[in-house]
Amino acid sequence: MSLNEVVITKAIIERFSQKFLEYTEVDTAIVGAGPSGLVAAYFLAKAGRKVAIFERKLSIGGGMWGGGMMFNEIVVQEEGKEILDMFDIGTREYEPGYYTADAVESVTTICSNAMKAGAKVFNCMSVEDVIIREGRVTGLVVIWSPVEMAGLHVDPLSISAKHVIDATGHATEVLHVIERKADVVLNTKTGKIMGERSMWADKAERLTIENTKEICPGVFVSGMAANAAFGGPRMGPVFGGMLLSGKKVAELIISAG
Ligand code: 48F
Repeated sequence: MSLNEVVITKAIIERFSQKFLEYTEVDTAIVGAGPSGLVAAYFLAKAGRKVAIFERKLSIGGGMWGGGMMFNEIVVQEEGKEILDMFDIGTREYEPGYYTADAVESVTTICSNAMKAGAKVFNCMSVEDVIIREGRVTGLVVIWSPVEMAGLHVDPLSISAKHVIDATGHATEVLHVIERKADVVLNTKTGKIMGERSMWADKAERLTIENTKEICPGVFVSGMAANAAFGGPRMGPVFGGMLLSGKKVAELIISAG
């Protein structure tokens, strides 16, 4: 059988359109395919929730993909290792309490498990706005990242979600939009994004989990975005807190109904 380029084209357009159409209404929309977003997607999808992840970049993995300074190894502590073990990701003890794992194996395996559980990833899509009704975020406004990068004047499309997770890392992008455009008070001491503090791995790892919570009606914050929102420090390439934050945010959303 000879291949026909137009059949290939139609297959891609039709299948992608069906997928995107199906995910215009989801239970949870996750912004950012970094470690916390991917782990959250896995646990939510496994619990039967309809989950879409919107990721600005072509690649998944956020800040985990490149390990520390592009040395593509990550470090996890005992509690974080339990999540890597659950996904059957290889780890090696470096010193007592410190384990290393291959950054690429970690990202690809977690993402693969999330997708096999039913989550869908929409890469190359940037979230540029939210939909708010009566003080509650009820959806996201998305645009192709290349449109955003080129500064083209093209209107975006919208999707609805019962819950949104801001898993955008240091940038805390969803919360910045909410703060800028809506009269919504965030669940922080100041009612606003408090901003991330300088590196302190030990404290930051603990706070990442503590700061993972619902920050305003309909929006949960996970991973580095949680610390940035609540004024916690950064932690660098130790990733246990990110993995555990992803698990915690999924559990919170599942128990929220
Ligand atoms: O930064 P990122 O990996 O988030 P995370 O899960 O993990 C943080 C760590 O990687 C690291 C760290 C821990 O040691 O401090 O930084 O909290 O992934 C965030 C993802 O969100 C995407 C971005 O491209 C990245 O892949 N992103 C950010 N803003 C948007 C977005 C947006 N507006 N729309 C879509 N994706």
